[in-house]
Amino acid sequence: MANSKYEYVKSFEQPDILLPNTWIVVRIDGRGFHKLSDYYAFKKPNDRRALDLMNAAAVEVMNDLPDLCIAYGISDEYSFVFHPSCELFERRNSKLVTTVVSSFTAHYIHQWNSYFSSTPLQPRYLPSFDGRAVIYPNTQILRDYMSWRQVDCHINNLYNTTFWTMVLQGGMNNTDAEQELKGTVSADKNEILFKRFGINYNNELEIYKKGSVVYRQYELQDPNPVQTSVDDDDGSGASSVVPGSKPSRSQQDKLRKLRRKARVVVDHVDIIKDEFWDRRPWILSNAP
Ligand code: DGT
Ligand code: MG
Ligand code: MG
Ligand code: MG
Ligand code: MG
Repeated sequence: MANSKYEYVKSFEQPDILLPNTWIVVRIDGRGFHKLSDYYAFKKPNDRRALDLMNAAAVEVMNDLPDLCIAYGISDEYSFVFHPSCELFERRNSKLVTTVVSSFTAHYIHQWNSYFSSTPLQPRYLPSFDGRAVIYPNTQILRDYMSWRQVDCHINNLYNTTFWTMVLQGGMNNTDAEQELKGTVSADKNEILFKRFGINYNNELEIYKKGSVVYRQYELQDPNPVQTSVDDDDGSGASSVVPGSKPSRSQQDKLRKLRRKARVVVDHVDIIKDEFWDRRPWILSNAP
């Protein structure tokens, strides 16, 4: 292409490459979903249709982007995790974030009718999402990030379940319920639910208590998987890339092919303890 006198404007574009050899988490979050959930009459405290739709969109994002290792969703948010060895879009921050957020939004809107058939989307009130990328320098901190989100899920769900039970079944007004719950700990909320309403919080659905984990399940788990590297610097069992070395292009292509073939599953399980990760070592090792 011929140079023009206008080409110099390109120099205004700033590089935004994310640090190499770090975990990348792209977290998306529904914009103004407090109002949107009222507008489309989401059930309180949890609307199964809304969560299933979030999960369906997340599965499609995982299918669109084989580089993703795992995703975790609660409420109107989803965290998508790229491995430290990921080289997608040369690790450009804005390309990664905008691709995830627009792919998610497209699928969310596309599948809306399958989950909310009686409440069609109104063009004047369309769902949209924001997104950001955060990098984490090692597997322990990535795991702590995931644990943080799952603890948040538990705390919010216990609060919301108790609050809405007091209001919807107990006939309290919002202000009184909020006042009574101020300063209470988990045990107090469990007791309110059990003593006043005969509800055992443990029997609530796992999807509400644990959130949703989305990952790849391989039909035939290869006992000797393709390794992108062999070191395990943080003792987590997960290999990260040898500093300065990148998986070759053919290695990356091979990984992508295997990943595309894998089945993406949605689970509602504990991801704080080691068991989930120990049983599925390929998630953190990036080696199907
Ligand atoms: P933002 O993210 O700053 O644009 O503002 P919001 O309004 O999206 O607030 P956020 O993301 O902190 O909280 C999520 C809101 O979405 C929260 O007000 C409750 C609502 N929401 C999410 N899932 C459900 C659901 O299943 N049922 C109901 N009723 N509401 C939900
Ligand atoms: Mg927010
Ligand atoms: Mg939101
Ligand atoms: Mg949110
Ligand atoms: Mg283009």
